[in-house]
Amino acid sequence: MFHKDSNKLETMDPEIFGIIELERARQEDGLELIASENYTSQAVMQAQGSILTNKYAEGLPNKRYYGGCEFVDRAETLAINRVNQLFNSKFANVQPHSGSQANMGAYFSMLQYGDKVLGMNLAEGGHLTHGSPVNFSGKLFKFSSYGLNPETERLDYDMIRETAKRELPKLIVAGASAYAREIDFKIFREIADEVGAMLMVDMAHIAGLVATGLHISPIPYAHVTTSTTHKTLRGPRGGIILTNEEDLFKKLNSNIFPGIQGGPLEHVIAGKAVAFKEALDPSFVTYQKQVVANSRSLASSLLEKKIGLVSGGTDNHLVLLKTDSVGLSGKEAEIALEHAGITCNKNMIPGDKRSPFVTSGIRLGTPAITTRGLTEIHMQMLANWIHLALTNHTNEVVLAKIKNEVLELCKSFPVYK
Ligand code: DSN
Repeated sequence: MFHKDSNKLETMDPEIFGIIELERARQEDGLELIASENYTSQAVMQAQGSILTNKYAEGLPNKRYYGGCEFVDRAETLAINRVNQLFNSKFANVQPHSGSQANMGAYFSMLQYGDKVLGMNLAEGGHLTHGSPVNFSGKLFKFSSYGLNPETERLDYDMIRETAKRELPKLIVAGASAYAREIDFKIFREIADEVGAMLMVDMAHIAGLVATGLHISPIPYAHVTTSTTHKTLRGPRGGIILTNEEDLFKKLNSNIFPGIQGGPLEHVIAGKAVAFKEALDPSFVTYQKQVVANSRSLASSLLEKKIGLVSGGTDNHLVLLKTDSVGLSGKEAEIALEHAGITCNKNMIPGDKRSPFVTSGIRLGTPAITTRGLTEIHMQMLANWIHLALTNHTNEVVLAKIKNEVLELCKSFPVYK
């Protein structure tokens, strides 16, 4: 028997219910500019919050270690087929609980402990799992890194080629968490072939753009592509791995389970299936085009206000703002914007002299505000608010006034009606 109130969170656990309601209000009433966040649909959350959470299903569809898997098999097969259709890939594993576990499964399928890998420097836009010494990737493998050209603040493929020739890695990792320009996966593959390395692409940030043809796809070039499902792709929190190579696919499957995970989260996998269906709909192309249009518009409005941007602009869903250009650290800027109802994260910028806890930049992304319906006209308002907040970063009266105006805009564009 359940506790008498177990079917109602509100009465069973008012504390957690209350916290969720506070978070709901926070998400509705502020502008969410964290580039890796988005608002997933009610349909995705309904699948993710379903009774599928009760089921153990170690293994793969139709090859499980438990009975009673006929229905989760169908859901997982739908997720696999839909994601392959979305990215034009041959094979997919939709079980990674996160992007980090997708990357771990991929590394374990292509590398032995201590092998050499070349990835993008975290301080210049890479990701923790691309070789940071505090992450499993940097502890288990010998990572070297490439960064940006200091002049252009963009990837410099000649420099990457030189580094690859010097380091002779077994694997090259392409993909970034804070890079506003298109990444040329074709050149990355050429470099990998030249030095006899494999290529892995972590497309977590740009997956929605890739799915809709707004960014070059890594699938034809990478031996393995990993992604999260909750950033521009707008699904539930989780990971995926894609490949066109059958032998690698077998290794990827066994490295995810039993290698690094136990029972797959079938409720999350069902949520992924729903998100992939949404992403296959033509309206998703319209959404992603607006994400990029908003990002470009925000970038040009900020530049008009003499605010510095890394690489001078953007090709994708994010903008890296140099807070030094308004005399602030990234930390001060993040706090000021938070007081003004705008959420973002401090971020290292190329050549940053400050620590990752302070930084000289902030990262701004448009996926979430585009989901709530904002367009270019609002980007001008947003740039004005950002400029005003950063140039009055300790003036609580100004920040509170902006927060009120932000709230008014948010009320006109509710996320979950
Ligand atoms: N934490 C994510 C991001 O913000 O980019 C990457 O995992």
